[in-house]
Amino acid sequence: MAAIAASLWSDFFVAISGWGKDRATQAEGRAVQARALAASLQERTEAERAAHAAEERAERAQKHLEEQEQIIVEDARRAEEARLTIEQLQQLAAEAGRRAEEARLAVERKWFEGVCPECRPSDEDITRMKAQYNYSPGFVHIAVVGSAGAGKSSFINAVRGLSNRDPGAAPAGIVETTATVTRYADPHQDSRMVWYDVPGSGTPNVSDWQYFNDKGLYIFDCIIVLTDSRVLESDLAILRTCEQFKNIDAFIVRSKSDQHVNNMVCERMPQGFDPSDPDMDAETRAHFLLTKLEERQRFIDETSQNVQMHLERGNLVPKKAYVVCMDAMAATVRKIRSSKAIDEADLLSDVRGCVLRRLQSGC
Ligand SMILES: Nc1nc2c(ncn2[C@@H]2O[C@H](COP(=O)(O)OP(=O)(O)OP(=O)(O)O)[C@@H](O)[C@H]2O)c(=O)[nH]1
Ligand SMILES: [Mg+2]
Repeated sequence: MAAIAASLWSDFFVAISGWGKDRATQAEGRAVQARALAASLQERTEAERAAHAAEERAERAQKHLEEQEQIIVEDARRAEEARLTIEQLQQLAAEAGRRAEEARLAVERKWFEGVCPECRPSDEDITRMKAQYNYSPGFVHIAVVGSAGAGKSSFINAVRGLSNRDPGAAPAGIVETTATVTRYADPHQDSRMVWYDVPGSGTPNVSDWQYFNDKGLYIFDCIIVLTDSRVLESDLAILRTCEQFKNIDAFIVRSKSDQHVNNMVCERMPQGFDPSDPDMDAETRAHFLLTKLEERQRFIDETSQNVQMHLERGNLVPKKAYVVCMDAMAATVRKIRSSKAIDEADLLSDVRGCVLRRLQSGC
């Protein structure tokens, strides 16, 4: 009985311990499953977190993109606005320019009303000649005219402070040198003067206005008529046409005064007299200097009388005749005193006054 009981107990214990092992194995299995589950849950959580973070980043990127797009749209809008404003301003400026040009042409037309119809230039002629001579608004355009060899190129060189041999000087000489109208800028700082060397006046059988029109002299603000020995009919013709055009300031200038005075002095001195003789005695020198002073004054008086007589005969308005020479003009421009100077300073001052007046009145 006891043995049976022991055996039963033993079987019971075996059974129990077997059952216990099974339970333990099962529990272990569940624990493994639970760990695997926990691991997979953690992975999923991390994946979800990562996915969430990625979503957030994508959202932020999208938002940033949208903001950038807005900025670009706004910039484009502003650029378009600016373009329209510039276009409007350009239109206004073009309109103002057109009106100014119309007003200027109207004034010019009025100026030309007094001019006889056959010599009145058309608007196209004026525009064409201005383009040809490089006419620049805001500058005063001064033409120097006169017969061949009157000293036009030398005069322009002198008023620009140059001698005929300086680089950039207009070619000058005893043979005819200037064949076409040539433009020379004034080298002085802030100068608003532009000089034009205009050859070819004095051609016979050309009517008063034909030379004037052919050369487009009507576009100039100021014309200096340079005469050498005598006042020619062609010089008077230019002055007459300037009077008709009304808007052109004209000056009459006698050139080469030094040469003329020297010739007059030599005519009065004994034959064979040489003014540059270094051995000249004191008495001859005194006589020479006195004669020079007298002849200089005679030349000034005779020039003035002669010019006034020609102006009067030609029914032209009386004008001062300026007496100059190139050396004294170049010296005056450089503010150097010259013993040869006569009217150079007066002429420069009057031309500058005329330039100032024209600039103040808008040319
Ligand atoms: N003594 C003296 N000679 C001058 C004076 N002006 C010009 N000459 C001389 O006169 C000659 C003619 O001068 P230009 O300046 O070439 O005369 P131009 O009117 O331009 O001549 P073209 O272009 O041929 O019509 C040159 O030999 C100059 O040296 C002056 O004031 N005094
Ligand atoms: Mg010349």
